[in-house]
Amino acid sequence: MIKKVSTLCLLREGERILLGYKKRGLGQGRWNGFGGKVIDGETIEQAAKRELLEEVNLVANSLEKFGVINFYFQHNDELHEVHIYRVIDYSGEIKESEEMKPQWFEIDQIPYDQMWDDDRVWYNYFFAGKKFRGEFTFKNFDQMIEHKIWETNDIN
Ligand code: 6OG
Repeated sequence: MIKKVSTLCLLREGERILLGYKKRGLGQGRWNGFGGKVIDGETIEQAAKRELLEEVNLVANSLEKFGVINFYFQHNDELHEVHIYRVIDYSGEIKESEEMKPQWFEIDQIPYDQMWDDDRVWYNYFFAGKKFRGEFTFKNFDQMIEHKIWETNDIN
């Protein structure tokens, strides 16, 4: 099994959330938070900050870790360990990149139909301010066949 570690940052301000429409790579054509693979030599938090800057031009001054999800893709035997952060404080101006087209959404208008299936499950924890771990299995990239999620502070 191949294991990959990556990051995902969500930026919430009051009753709205910033998502990006992914233009290329894994998750292309879906709305998601900002993030990507951790590179050798950087910490997971450094990777989260680097990806936020590359994808939407924001400098994260403060991040809070919210969860860790293991995504298992059956069809290619890959495990993606994704570390999820909330951006608490940032500077810079939101800007579209080659990878992401950013847009604010009201929390009751999140486009779940154009997102990964797991998001409907764990976003509830995020919005409730609960830290969590999860395990999700996909049959193909578009079919979630199993999931488990539980509240825990053990996310480091
Ligand atoms: P690159 O590998 O293209 O970044 N990611 C997922 N995000 C959600 N919400 N659900 C999933 O369900 C995901 N699988 C991967 C991690 C891929 C980005 O997509 C995230 C990274 O932020 C299966 O650099």
